[in-house]
Amino acid sequence: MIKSVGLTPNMSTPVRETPRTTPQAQVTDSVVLGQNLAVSQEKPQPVPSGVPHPTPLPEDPKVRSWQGETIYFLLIDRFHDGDPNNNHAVNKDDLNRYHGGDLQGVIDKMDYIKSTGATALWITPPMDNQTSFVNSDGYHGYWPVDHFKTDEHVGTMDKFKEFVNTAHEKGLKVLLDIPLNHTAWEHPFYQDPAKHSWFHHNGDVTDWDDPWQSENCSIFGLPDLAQENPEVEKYLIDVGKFWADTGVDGFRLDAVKNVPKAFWDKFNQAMHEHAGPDFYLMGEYYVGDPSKYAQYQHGGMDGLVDYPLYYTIDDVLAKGGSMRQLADRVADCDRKFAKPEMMSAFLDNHDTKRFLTKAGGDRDRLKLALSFQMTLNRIPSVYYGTETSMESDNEGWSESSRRMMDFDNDPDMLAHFQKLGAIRKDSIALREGRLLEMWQDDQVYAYGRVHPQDEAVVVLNNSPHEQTREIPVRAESRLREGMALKELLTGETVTIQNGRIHSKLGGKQAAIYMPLDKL
Ligand SMILES: [Ca+2]
Ligand SMILES: [Ca+2]
Ligand SMILES: [Ca+2]
Repeated sequence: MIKSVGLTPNMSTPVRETPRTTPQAQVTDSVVLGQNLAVSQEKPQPVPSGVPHPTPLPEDPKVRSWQGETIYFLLIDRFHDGDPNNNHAVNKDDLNRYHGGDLQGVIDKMDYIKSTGATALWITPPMDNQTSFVNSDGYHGYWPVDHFKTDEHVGTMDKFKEFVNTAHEKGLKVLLDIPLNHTAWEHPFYQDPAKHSWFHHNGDVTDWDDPWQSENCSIFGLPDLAQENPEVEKYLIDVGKFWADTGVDGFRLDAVKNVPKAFWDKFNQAMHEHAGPDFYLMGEYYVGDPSKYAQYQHGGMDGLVDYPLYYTIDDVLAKGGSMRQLADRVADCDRKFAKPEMMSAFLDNHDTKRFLTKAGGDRDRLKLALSFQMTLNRIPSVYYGTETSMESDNEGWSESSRRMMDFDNDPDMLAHFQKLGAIRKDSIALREGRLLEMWQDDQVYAYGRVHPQDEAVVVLNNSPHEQTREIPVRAESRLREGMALKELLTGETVTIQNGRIHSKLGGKQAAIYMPLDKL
C-alpha cells in the first residue's frame, strides 16, 4: 500500500481506474518536451467567435458569477518552470519527482491560458508539502506539512498574491485546490503527542465500499484528520479563511468522500459567510452515482466535479458507445443534481487517463468531446494539455497524465478549443441557458440551450459516418419557421423548415447553431 502513496496523491478512491502496482513509471521522450520553451513575448490574439449577436462575458472576474466560467486546471509543478532558483532536487526523468514548475511559470503563461478561451484557473495546492516519501515527491501538493505556508518549490506567499493579482488583471478567476482530509506524515501535529486526538487512529481503509472506513481510516497510510474534533474543525475553517483572504475566488475541495458531511456543511457555511455567497466551493467526490450528489449541494457546496457524466463520456465519446446513453445520463443528472449548472464537466484530470489515450488516439473523438463539454449546461473544467492533445501511457494509472505541459503539441486541436472557448464566452445561451433535449438515437444527440436573450442548438454525431437528421424545434423554443441559423464551426447557414432543422454532419462532427436574427 505504501508504494502506492506517490501514485495516488489525490487520495481519491478510484472507482474504475485502480492504482498501478508497479512503481516504475514509463518515461518517454515526451516527458521533457515543452520544458525549455522561452517565455513568449507576444500576446496571443483573441479568437473571433462568429456568434451572431454576442453577449460577451464581462471582463472583470469580480462581477461574474461562476456559472459562466470555463476552468483551466493545471498542476503547478507540471505546467511551466518560471524560476530555476526553486528547483530543489528536480528530476524531470521521473514522473514521481519534482519537475520544476512554479507560480512564476503560471504567471509567465497567463496570456496563453487566457488565449485558450478559459476564464478561470484551478491550481493544485500550493501549501508547503513533505518533500518526499519512499520513492515519490510531494510535487502534487496533497501532502501538507504546513497549511499556512507556500511550498519552497512553488514560490513565496508574495509570489502567490502576485499570481492571484495577475490572474484577476487578465480577467481570470482563481480556484484553489485545498486538501482538508489528511496531512503528510511529517506534519508537526502528527508528531505531537498533545495532538493525538486531532487524528484518527483506525488504520488504513481496507473496504472502499464501507462509508465509515472511507471517512475514518487512512488513505494509503496518510494521517487522517479527525474533523469531528471541534479543535480540528476550527483549525481547518481557519485554514480556509486564511486562503480566502489571499483574494482567490473559490476552492476545489479534495477528497469530499473521505470527510464527514457534517464537517463540510459547517465549512461551506463558514466560507460563504467569510468570503461571500459567490465564493465557489467545488467538491471532488469520486463517485459515479448521481443520486448521492444533491446532499452536498443542499449542504452549501456550490458544485462538484461531475464524475457520473465523466464515466458516460468515457463509454460513449471516447469508446464509441450509443448516444442514447449520453443523452439519458445528462437528463438523469439534470434531474438528480440540486444545481446541475454549478457542477463541473470534465473529460479527464490528474487522477484519470487522458481522454485522447482512452479514445485510442482518435483526435476527432477529442474534438467532438470538447464540443460537447463546451456547450453543456455545466461549468467546463479542462485539464492542462488536453487542448494540445497530450496523451497518457496506456499502461499504469494516472502519473503519465501529469507530464510537463507541451504547449506546441497540436496547434489544430488548440485552435478548435480556442474557437469553442470564444463561442461560449460570447453566448449567454451556452453559458446560462436551460438544456432541452431535442433528439437522441444511437448515433446522434441534439440539445437546445434556451435563454430569454438567445438560443443555441447543438447536434453531435458520434458515428464515424456522415449523418443527416431533421431535428424538430421544441415548443419551448423561440426559434420559428423560416428563421436562418448559422452553424458556428463551419459558418454554413440553415433555415428552419416544417418546424425542423436540417442537420448534416460528417463523421464524429459537432454543429453549433445560433439564430442570425435577434430573438
Ligand atoms: Ca522552478
Ligand atoms: Ca516543502
Ligand atoms: Ca478522513
